This record gives sequence, C-alpha cells and structure tokens, in this order.
Amino acid sequence: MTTKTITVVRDLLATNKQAAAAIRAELRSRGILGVNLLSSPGSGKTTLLEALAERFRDRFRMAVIEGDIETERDAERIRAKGVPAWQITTGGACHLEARMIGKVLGDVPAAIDLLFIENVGNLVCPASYDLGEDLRFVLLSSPEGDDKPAKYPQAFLSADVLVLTKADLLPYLPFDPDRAAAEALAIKPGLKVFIVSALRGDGIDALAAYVVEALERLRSGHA
Ligand SMILES: Nc1nc2c(ncn2[C@@H]2O[C@H](COP(=O)(O)OP(=O)(O)OP(=O)(O)O)[C@@H](O)[C@H]2O)c(=O)[nH]1
Ligand SMILES: [Mg+2]
Ligand SMILES: [Zn+2]
Repeated sequence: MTTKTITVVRDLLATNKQAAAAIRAELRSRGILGVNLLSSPGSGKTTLLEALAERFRDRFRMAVIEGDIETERDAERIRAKGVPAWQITTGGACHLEARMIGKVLGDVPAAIDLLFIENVGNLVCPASYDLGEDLRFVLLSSPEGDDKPAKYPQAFLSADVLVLTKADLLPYLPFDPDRAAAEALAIKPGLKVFIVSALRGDGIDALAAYVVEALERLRSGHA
C-alpha cells in the first residue's frame, strides 16, 4: 500500500517535471522571465505584485497568472493595476501544477518581459511542483513568526529569493528578520534576502532591480 502510494506520487512529480521543462524552454525562447511566488495564505503575494506592477509600469511588460482554490479576486486586483492577469481556480487543490500553467500559456502575449505566477497560499506542497519558472520567491511575513523556515524547510530550500514582507509591522512584533534570514540561509545557502513593505514601498526598488538583472541574465543566455 505504502509502496504504491509513493510510486504514484513519484510518477505525478515526474510528469510535472516534464511539463515544467517544456514551459521553461518556451518562456526562455520568448525571452520571458518566469517568477513563481510561494507563501502561506495572506503573506502579501498579491500586494507585492501590485507594488511591482507600479515599479515596472512603462518600463517592462508584466503579466500575472494567479492561482487560488476559488474566486477571481487576485486576478481582479492585478488587472486594476493595468496588468493582464489570468486566474486559475484549482477547485480544491492546494498548489499549482505545471500542466495548469501550460493551459494558460497560449493566451499570454508573446511580447512580455516578466511572467509572475502567484501560487495558491500554502507553504507546503507548492514547493514540490516546478512550474517552469526561472526564479522562485518564498515570502515570509512578520506576523507569521521568525521560526518558520526550519519548520517548512522545503519551501525555503526550493526558493532562490526570500522576501521578508510587512516590514512596517516589525516595531509591533517579536519578529527578528536576522534570525529568519539566518535560519533560511542555513537551509539554502546563497538565498537572496530582501526585506520589504509593499504597503509603504520600502525595499521594493531593490527587489525590482534584482528581477530586472535576472531578466537581463536570462536574455544574455546566462540564466
Ligand atoms: N501591514 C502590512 N500589511 C500588508 C503588507 N502587504 C500585504 N499586507 C496585507 O496583508 C493581507 C494579505 O495580503 P495579500 O497580498 O492578499 O496576501 P496573499 O499572500 O496574496 O494572500 P493569498 O493570495 O490569499 O494567499 C492584506 O490585508 C494586505 O493589505 C505590508 O507590507 N504591510
Ligand atoms: Mg494573493
Ligand atoms: Zn497541494
């Protein structure tokens, strides 16, 4: 029974890997940087995308694929910023899979620079599903506690960038950003760390500059 379950999960992930590889090849051939955002519900993924949309306006063409269990709410928030957005509703599944992205990709205009994918709010299984992105962000907000990286290691291990969000709340909370960063770096050495407040705009320029550098690296073939 256990062997069977493990085999099925392994096959599922292998199938996902294949679909993700096709998406990565497609995005790279179009010169598009794919960014997958992971975090618990409410850590500030959509708010961060809203802030980035303002920074990139008139400079880079951005599009967003939103993943949620239900509702079009997040896609509507992104569209309100003048950015094209597609909503995937999983109807219960707590993560996005590459084949879901594959279905939407045909609708995404070829002439964009940045494709952000906001995963379903969940710090656990989205970490196991490659979506064909070139950059993975994991967000951790100050109200969640600075002890979370070691408790949910796969999300931090699989990420390229740690974004500590809601920095404006730090004066009111027992959250030590240095501790959170050190714990995440112990799991994933080399993780890039940014501290931001999407609400106030702190740190958004630095994060946006990092995304632009990654896009330039991708286009010069050094991704
Ligand atoms: N104080 C503060 N609140 C923030 C910040 N960023 C987001 N929030 C608030 O946190 C709540 C959740 O933000 P969202 O951006 O919807 O979070 P999310 O990660 O997209 O949530 P899901 O899509 O449901 O997983 C909202 O009430 C935001 O206004 C921030 O920088 N500071
Ligand atoms: Mg959201
Ligand atoms: Zn899941």
